[in-house]
Amino acid sequence: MSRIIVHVDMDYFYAAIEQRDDPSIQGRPVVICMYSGRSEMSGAVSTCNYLARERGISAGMPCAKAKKIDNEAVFLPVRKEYYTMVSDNIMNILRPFADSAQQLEQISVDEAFLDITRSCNGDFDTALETGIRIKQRIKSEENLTCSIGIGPNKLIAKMASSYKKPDGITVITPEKSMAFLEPLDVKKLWGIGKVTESRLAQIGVRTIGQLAEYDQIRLIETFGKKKGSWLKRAAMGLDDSVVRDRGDSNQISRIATLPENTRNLKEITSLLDRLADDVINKVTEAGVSFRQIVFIGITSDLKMHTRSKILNHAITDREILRMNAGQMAKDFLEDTSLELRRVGVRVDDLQNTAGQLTLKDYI
Ligand code: DGT
Ligand code: CA
Ligand code: CA
Repeated sequence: MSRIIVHVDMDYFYAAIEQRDDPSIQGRPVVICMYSGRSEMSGAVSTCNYLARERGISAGMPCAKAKKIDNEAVFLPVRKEYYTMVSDNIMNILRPFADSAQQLEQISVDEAFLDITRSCNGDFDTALETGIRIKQRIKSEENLTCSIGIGPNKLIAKMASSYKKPDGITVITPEKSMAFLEPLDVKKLWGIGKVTESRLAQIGVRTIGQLAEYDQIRLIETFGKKKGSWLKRAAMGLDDSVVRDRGDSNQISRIATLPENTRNLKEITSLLDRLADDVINKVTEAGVSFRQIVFIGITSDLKMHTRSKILNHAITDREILRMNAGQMAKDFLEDTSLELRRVGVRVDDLQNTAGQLTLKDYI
């Protein structure tokens, strides 16, 4: 039975979040800038939506150049901390679709692999249905779109997700893998950099199909044993690497939108309590404790605010988390006259559970 691997890649992630949150910028080119701080427009474009891409703006371009291309586009600064929390939400949506919690592998802020072999019984038609359900869940819960690739391994799944973008879904069965790869430029092979691409061009290899047919001994002579053999196998669509949770995140968070913008503490704490419960469930699953509690509030002007508290000991306690998040929300409301739109709870500074204390240790 073939493995079935899904790769999920969020569409124009940072720009999509900004335009989701602010309906007034929808339908306009949106450009997210990493400002260097030196002068008003110095810095580079982090990403932009597809409307901006159609006009010729692209990631990595100087912001000043993007501004010259389209002065009417919406330019916004990167809000990395917020995007990371939305990313955590997405990963929480994805995790139950994987065969086990450990078979979800996040590879960047907006991309993950899932192994769904068992739950689909190795059937690619069932996998397509799962892919469609994943897209629906992300759309209904986060109001964001993604592109999905499904294949017999990570390499094919990753390349399939970029085949149709945005909002695409592409299934490549083992039988179709070679036909899918053959015509593509070698630079599209996942893992190939600029240097390898130009060295391959020097030996006359431009497509993945040509690379797959190239003599392995000569590839090893040119690139060394490890890289040479990898190139040959990858070009043939072969990849045995497993999907596994890297587990290196040092925080767990949940963020959600209030039913309506509000300053009503009761409504706010009732949502915060639910988020705190979700966070504690994840904490328990991961077998960790935490030393820092963070409250996140996004006000009606879409600005994000955080309040945090460092504890004396690492804990795993639900009540302490709820109590502190609620208190921080209350304190925050005293500092602002605005209504809250979204709230979140995050625990930081995670440690292995040994040596934990619970509420009982405090009373
Ligand atoms: P896509 O996937 O082509 O629809 O568009 P994105 O924007 O999701 O592009 P992707 O997947 O390459 O990157 C995900 C996010 O990471 C993107 O929204 C912004 C950020 N990012 C990507 N490239 C850069 C970069 O060169 N600099 C900075 N600061 N951020 C970047
Ligand atoms: Ca993306
Ligand atoms: Ca990405």
